[in-house]
Amino acid sequence: MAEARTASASDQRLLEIAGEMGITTVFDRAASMKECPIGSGASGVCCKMCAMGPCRLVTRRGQKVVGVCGASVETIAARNFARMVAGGTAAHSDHGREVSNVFLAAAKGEIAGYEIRDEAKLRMVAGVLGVPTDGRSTRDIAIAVGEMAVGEYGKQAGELLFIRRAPQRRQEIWRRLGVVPRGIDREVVETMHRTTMGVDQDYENITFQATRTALADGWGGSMLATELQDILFRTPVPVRGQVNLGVLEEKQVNIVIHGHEPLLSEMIVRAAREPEMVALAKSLGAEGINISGICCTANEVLVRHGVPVAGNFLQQELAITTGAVEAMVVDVQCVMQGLADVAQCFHTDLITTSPRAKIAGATHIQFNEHDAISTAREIVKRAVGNFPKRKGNVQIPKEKYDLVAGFSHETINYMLGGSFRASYTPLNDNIINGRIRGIAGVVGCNNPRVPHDVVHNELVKELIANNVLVVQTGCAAIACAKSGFTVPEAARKYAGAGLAEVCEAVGIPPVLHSGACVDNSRILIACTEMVKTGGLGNDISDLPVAGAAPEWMSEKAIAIGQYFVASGVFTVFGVHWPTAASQEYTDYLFKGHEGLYGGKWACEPDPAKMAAAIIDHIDGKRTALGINVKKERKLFDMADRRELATG
Ligand code: BF8
Repeated sequence: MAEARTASASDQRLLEIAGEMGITTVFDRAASMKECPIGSGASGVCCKMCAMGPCRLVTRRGQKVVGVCGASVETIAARNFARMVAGGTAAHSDHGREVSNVFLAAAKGEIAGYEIRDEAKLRMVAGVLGVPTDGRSTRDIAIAVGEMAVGEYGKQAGELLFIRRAPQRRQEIWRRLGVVPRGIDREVVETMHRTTMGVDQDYENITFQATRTALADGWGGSMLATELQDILFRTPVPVRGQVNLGVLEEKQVNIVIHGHEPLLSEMIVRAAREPEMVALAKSLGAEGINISGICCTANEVLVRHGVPVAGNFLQQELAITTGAVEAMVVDVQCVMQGLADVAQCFHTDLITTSPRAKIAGATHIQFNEHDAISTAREIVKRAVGNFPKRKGNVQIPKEKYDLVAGFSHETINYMLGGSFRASYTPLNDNIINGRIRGIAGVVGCNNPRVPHDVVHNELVKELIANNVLVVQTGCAAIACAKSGFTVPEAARKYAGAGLAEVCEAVGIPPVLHSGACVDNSRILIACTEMVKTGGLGNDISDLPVAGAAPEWMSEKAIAIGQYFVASGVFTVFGVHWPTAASQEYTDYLFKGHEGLYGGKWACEPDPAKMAAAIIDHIDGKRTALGINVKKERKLFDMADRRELATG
């Protein structure tokens, strides 16, 4: 059942063990449940917005097919697409809201355990938000920032404040098209309204609102999550760590933290290091307490603490199958219900912690942010108490790999520019002189419809061999870390000569792990810094950059893709394309968007072809910039610099 479903031999062995134990995993379910060709867009679209349907619109050559209400294939494809954007935006932004609320409460001194750890970043964010800082205490600035952040969710009019971080020309495009988000919640609600039965039935108009919603994610909810987490928990700097299920420790209590919001997981990491907890573990026969992560929670605690990563999305059930996990602690997003059934076959406690995300059969210990460390201690104690209940069938893979993570845009600035002249100038110079051909953000999920991690790895290998610097987040970053691409030594081994030369000079890997999926907002800021630094055009759409989500599965990926496209980035997805049943609507996203935003979508499941499309796009941008000849440089004149400085 599981043959060739994963790049990893150790995962393959665990799948076989699961099979022998009668445990069903996501790989088995994907094999037994065929994709619905209507739902996947492969041969039609489905509308279930009302009880006159569901209407399955299977396009027949020469025959106009419409729903019972008369809705066209294009309208239905656009509605479904917009609702995916709304779902993804809601997820990232509800995460950002939780962080904003805790941030404000911490700033006011209303909750213990959280404090302002990165004052420089606080002042930078205050500057962007227009919060005065001169002569004010850290507390006052933090309260003002927190209030403005919380206000961004319920704002009814005006513009989201982080929009002003984008290049001036990008802001002008958004204003001209009427897609500047007003308030984060408002855009999600309006998209849900406009896509319900009998409202917006013009696919272009629906998609403008989808774009406004997506921008409310990338330049709103996700960006707020990233920036406020950095202030509370520290802006990441490069940190060494390890990845794969081999990070589980046979002789220690293993607590796997999984989900997305770092508010509780930060506290669990802290609680597990307390001497009383370690002593408790030792009193029960364990050598200590080992915390590791799955999915984006893993990335959050990796980039700030070097906490090992057990695995990415498709490894969550396999982690429990090792028999070595005392507790898997989950919060929100990308947590499979199937975990509950797998946990029942072992001594593992599956612990849900968010009132927004309970699972039948799991233990619920509600996270109380007003006494977060107590919640964390209760969870750690429970896990420790589970250690003696192990059933003796522990099968931890030996394989684990070194990685370096924590490449925030501030770090890239510092590492490439140096402490005395931190800037993006050296990066831009190396792109202009051709050592670095361009930059690709390779992000997103795993999907059992394609071999686990294989598409990520083949795409990234091809890109770095062709001197494309790769920046990663989410499960994509974990996939490539397992392949050894995220250590500095990978430059010599895998990168083309120009990219390797730059990486070795600076001491960075050719693939930069930048964090969790909300941290795609770091990539937006890095692109903006490249524009503002000069020499590579006047807008993000001029840059030789591209984005990809080769194994996407989540609505969140569609929201991310749409905000990258609307920010001017060519973005390629793998697996399959959800609007494929409507050629006209798909053309609008794949071609029509370029005329609107300078960015566009594409879908290409084959990693070699995906790499070729990205490299072609990058070369096209280099030609347009006049830098597609090694060493030839289009100088950025003072008039251009002055114009950008006003941006
Ligand atoms: O937000 S990459 S599978 S874990 S959705 Fe989920 Fe996809 Fe992983 Fe993080 Ni992002």
